[in-house]
Amino acid sequence: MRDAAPTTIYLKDYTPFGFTVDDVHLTFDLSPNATRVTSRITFSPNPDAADHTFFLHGEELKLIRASIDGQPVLPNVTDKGLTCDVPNAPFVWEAEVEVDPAGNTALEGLYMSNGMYCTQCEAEGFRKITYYPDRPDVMSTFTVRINGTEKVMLSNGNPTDQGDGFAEWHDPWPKPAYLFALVAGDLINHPDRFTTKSGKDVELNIWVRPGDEGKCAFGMEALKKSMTWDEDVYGREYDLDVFNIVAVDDFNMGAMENKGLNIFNSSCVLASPETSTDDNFERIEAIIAHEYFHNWTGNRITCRDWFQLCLKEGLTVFRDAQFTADMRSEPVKRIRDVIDLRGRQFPEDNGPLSHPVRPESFVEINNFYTATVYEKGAELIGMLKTLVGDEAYAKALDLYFDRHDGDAATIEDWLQVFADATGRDLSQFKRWYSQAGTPRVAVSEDYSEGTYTLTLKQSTPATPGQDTKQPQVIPVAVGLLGPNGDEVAETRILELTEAEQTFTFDGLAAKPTPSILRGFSAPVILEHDTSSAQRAFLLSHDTDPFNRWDAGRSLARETLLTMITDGAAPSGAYLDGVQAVLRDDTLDPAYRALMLGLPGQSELAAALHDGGTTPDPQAIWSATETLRQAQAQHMQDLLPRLHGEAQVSAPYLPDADQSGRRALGSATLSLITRLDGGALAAAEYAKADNMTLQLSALGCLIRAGKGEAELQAFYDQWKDDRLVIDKWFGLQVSLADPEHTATVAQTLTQHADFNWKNPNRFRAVFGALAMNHAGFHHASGTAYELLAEWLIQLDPVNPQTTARMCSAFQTWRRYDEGRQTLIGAQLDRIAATPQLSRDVTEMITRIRGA
Ligand code: 0A1
Ligand code: ZN
Repeated sequence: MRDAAPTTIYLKDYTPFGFTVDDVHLTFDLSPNATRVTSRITFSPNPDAADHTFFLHGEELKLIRASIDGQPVLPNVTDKGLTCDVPNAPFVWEAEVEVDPAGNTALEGLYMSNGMYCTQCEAEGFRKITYYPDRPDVMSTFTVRINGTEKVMLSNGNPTDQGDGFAEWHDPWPKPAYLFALVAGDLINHPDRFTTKSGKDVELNIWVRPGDEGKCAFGMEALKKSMTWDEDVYGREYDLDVFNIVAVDDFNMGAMENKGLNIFNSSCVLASPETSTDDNFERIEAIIAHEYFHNWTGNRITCRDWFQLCLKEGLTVFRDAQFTADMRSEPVKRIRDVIDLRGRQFPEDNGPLSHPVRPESFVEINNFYTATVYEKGAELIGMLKTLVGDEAYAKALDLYFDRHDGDAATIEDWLQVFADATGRDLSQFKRWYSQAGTPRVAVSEDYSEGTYTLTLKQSTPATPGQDTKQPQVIPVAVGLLGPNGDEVAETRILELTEAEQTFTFDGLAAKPTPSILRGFSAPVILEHDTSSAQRAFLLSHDTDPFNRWDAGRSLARETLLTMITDGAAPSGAYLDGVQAVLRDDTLDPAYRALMLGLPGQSELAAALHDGGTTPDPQAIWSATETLRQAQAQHMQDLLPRLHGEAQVSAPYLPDADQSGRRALGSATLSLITRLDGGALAAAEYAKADNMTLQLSALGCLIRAGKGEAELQAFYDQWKDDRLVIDKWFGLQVSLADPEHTATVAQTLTQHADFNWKNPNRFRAVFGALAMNHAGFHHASGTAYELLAEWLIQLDPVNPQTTARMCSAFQTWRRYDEGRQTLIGAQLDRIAATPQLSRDVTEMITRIRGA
């Protein structure tokens, strides 16, 4: 519920807590509406702190009793926590509180999902479980006893005892409260074991609801691969006797790295070929790795305060990306990550929600689990590695683990490790953590008498609260190609540190074609006025797979933009260039499938806006359709062959090879559908024996305006599988044509299976609505209205998920006055809702303030 005056928390105000916690004992007496939590905590005055006020966070708790050193006390309790007079010496605090897990729909703290107890404590959920200094720099060992009738009762660390109606756990590793977890329910496990490099035997379990046990094998393999990889690549071993993963249906995010007891949104762990797509498999593998990698980057070394969130998240995303690149294909992973960065992080960084990778203030920390903190945060690690080199990176990481194991660390600590390991001054690099906005790098070139000169100019637009920006260190990877396509200068890292800088390359017999920002070496927007002939040249010759793909991408962007603004016809250079790449069967099918992709419609809207044109979503949609149709016609002779080559006859495996072929099969089927009206797609749908093929054929049919029967058949086949039904909901909205998108979404909300309190189901419909660019931005404004109405309905139930979905409106200032008025009205309507949560209030205020 809304605070009287929501307070803003500032990084600059950090002070340590007045007490240290020596150990924590918790006893849970489980009961759906009245769980008792008894805590026994040893506190000592913190010699490093100036303020010794004894304040414990606590929200939505019923305090039954409290005592200090065995003597009852009456603390001063507010809706935020309590204060109490305490001795100026170590003491034992005991409290008993009552909580209502079954009534907890916000899914933060202790709650119930399908009759199972579970917890979510990051960032500040522990305060809804008991009174505690709920801040990441307060670390302690935890001993937990769970009294209940559930078959399985889990907490962090190692099991120490269990019997009829109880289970005890002890976690020997000091941890902040946000890593606490408890799960209790009638669960089934998929067990396995792992022996670490040093010979420690670890029990592994994936716990699921009965009926889901057949969907655990892939996740378990991913876990074992992650454990091996972290030993091989980072020298990090697992440090407990047990590693438990639990799948939960009601979860606000993807998964959570609680020490020894990871809790996963079931969509991010359960997998089978019949019910999961190749993309699901890849994502599950990556998320399992991500949560596992947190054991070192996040848990053993945690964050001093929530402003340092990128310390664990940027690094862990970077590590999981390295893992996926190693398990699958490096260029394909990089391209997919950049598509995602441009699609999600760039709009955030270039709009009203823009914030630094390390924010300096927040109202609600849950609103800062963003693409900027995670994905741009990971890009910063990648740049650091590029700048110092692989060997120095490895050395710095070893030093980081040695020096900070057991610490709650900061970005300053992190950068100091690099400075000490490499002797480099990283003060300018640090600006990447404090300056928001996507830097633009403008390129100009010159060639005379064997010398090629590249001039790079950087600038970063103003962002909320930051009008002027200082130059950042930008590693720009550049290679040069000669006129015949040979590489005449290998990749070199240019370090752009000034606002404008010139770099020269000597000894060139002819004017080269530059390949700039290879591997996407920095999260910037490159502004380079090149001819389409030059881009086409790079598309056919670049030796850097990322830039080769990006040349195709920028050709596509350019042709779409001129189609939109000048009514031009699709560019032959683009159509021919892509076709030539597609013909090259020495190239990985996954890579070729990516070549067939087009820039997203929202990305085109951003490019138009950047160039001074107000984007018309309908015109963008039409141009995209026209280009797709042109592509299909242009490649009509090649498509059947490509589609045939992409077929997989071997038994289904979700590996890089097979999924790459299926991706090409799906991309070509979608183009073929534009030529045959859906005949091939219908045939493929009928014989599909895995979800990837089934969904791709169904998608083609829906896009072709057919597939009604298949959609019904799909529902009938999968109505008992909630994760597949999420796809069924999402697909219809994301593929609806712009005229009908809002109606399709509205109709689906009336469906008996639309359980709007389940975040996955809510997101299936409304996430898809927000992503359907032309449908969401239909001039009538009905989609805006529908979304606002449902956000208002969801907010009192689940503010966190509501707040995340508000970002659908973040780009509103790009559009014409009519749309801005319509969106503005919906933002006002949300803002005017009585009792609006702090989460949503902050989001709407920031978005509206643009
Ligand atoms: N730390 C998790 C993400 C996460 C964050 C917040 C949550 O609840 C508010 C839940 C999960 C990760 O990075 O995977
Ligand atoms: Zn994470």
